[in-house]
Amino acid sequence: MWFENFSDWCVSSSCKTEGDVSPKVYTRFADKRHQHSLVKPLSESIYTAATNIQRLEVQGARNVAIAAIKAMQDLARETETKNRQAFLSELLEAKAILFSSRETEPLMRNAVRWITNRVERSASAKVQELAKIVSSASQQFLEMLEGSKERIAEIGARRVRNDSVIFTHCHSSTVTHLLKRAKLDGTSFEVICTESRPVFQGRITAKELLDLGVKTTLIVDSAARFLMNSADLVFVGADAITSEGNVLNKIGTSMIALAAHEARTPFYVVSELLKFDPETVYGDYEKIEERDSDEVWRSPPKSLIIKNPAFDVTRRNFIHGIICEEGILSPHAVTEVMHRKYPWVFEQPS
Ligand code: RUB
Repeated sequence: MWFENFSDWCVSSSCKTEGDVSPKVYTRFADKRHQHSLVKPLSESIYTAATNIQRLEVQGARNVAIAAIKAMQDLARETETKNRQAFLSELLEAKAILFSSRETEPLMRNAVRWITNRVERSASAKVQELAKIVSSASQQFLEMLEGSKERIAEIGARRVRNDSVIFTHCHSSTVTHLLKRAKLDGTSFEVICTESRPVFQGRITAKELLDLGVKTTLIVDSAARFLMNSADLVFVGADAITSEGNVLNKIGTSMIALAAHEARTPFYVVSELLKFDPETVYGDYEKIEERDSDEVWRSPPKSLIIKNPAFDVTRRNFIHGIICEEGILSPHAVTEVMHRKYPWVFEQPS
């Protein structure tokens, strides 16, 4: 089904009105539409995925990347383009829309680039063949992600000792998978998790851990230092890893790292290496997404300034190790390992 414009699509999809979508995202998507003056829009899945990602209906870097990859697969299945050039333009438009859904998501960007680069490299003029390349490259990336998740869990679970207390922040599917693995290995441990204001992703973590039968304590974020004395280890996820080995994760992570440092509690980042952002090698700073203020206070007094950054940067000095598919790495070693394991990431960073 085709829509004349984004607002028609909005009305017929899960959004009730244009206003349901963040104005920032709406403008970005609508601008793209006008820029390419498309009569027929892209696969609806691209807009749905981008909106779900922006609204946190899909959250966590890994899930965001998976949603974007699946939307690219849908696009390849549904495309009605007739020639190579039109198909490539469609892919580029999808890429721009997905990239603009959340700024601090290099895993998603690496995944989408992996797919589009493979298509660009093919000399084929046939849309059907190019669409097949999108499907197979998407599948390969999903398999890489799955393999890394299992390997990380296997390695990280060995760090969980019997009767230990693990501290975590926000909701990282990579961390909870590691903890599941430790539990299946027969290790007994308990977890302290923060609620993770303003949108409480810590509750997702708490529910998942309770479902696994893990003794779980939820705390307000500001109790992190107080409770750090009771923890043996900190595990947090990552949204981005920079060329200097610094890590971006949910806002509050860097404070938790400082608290862990002061309490001498080992602080580990649990992450796929593909969250590495190649643009940081060339001098760019990883952008930190600023989210709507109504996540913090829906009806604040007029003239009140509200800041709502989604992520912060934890300096490598406070990170004991990055638990990744290549083992437990010093943050200093990340760029080198990336060059060895995923050289393609450096090929076309834009
Ligand atoms: C989630 C968050 C997670 C990382 C890692 O933030 O910061 O720790 O994304 O998650 P948000 P994963 O809820 O704003 O997306 O290990 O699942 O990739």
